[in-house]
Amino acid sequence: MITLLGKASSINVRKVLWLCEELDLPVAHEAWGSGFRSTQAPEFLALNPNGLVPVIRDGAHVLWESNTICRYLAAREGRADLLPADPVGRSRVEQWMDWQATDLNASWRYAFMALVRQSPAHADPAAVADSVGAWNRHMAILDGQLAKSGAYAAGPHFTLADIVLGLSANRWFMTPMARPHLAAVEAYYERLSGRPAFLHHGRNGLP
Ligand SMILES: N[C@@H](CCC(=O)N[C@@H](CS)C(=O)NCC(=O)O)C(=O)O
Repeated sequence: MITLLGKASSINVRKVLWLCEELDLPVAHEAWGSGFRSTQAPEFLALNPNGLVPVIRDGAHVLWESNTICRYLAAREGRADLLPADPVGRSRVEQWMDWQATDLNASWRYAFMALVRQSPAHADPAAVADSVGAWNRHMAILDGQLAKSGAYAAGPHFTLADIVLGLSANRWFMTPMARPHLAAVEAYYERLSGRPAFLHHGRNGLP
């Protein structure tokens, strides 16, 4: 059985939990990360020298980086619906996954740390306003894509891109801040809410 190391409150761990439920894949889950077992423990650093969750262990295969883990598990289970085999379809999914992990995530970090985590190190109002603005601009890009596709991030079907972006949308809706009305993102959030695994691991009351 696959072992997943990482606390269930982490957005990156929740990607793996949501995907495992979609895949019907049993997982032995251990809570690691701040508030739980320390990722600075030597036995954790031996698995991931970055000291970050999630990490999975699949037999002798140890893997970190949440989006890579998602791609690995979908491929392992032969789920071409979630991660297409053809280069064009696959690149559409990967484009949105990489955008989530880089540009989108970079935009919200300061605002989230200030407004949700209430971190004293993120108390500069101008930096919060900049981050909120950048976050809303990135979500408007997603809104444009969803308006075009009419359904999901990479096209008409649910894919891995929607697992990572669905969690991002949940965080955007759950953070107490001014948000523009983005009709396609709102409809997407409701569409994803038809999936029990999203309700368990995404829209479950946690930002
Ligand atoms: N790029 C990494 C980022 C992982 C990451 O930032 N994890 C955070 C939780 S969301 C973490 O481990 N923080 C340290 C801790 O909780 O102890 C991924 O996507 O897996």
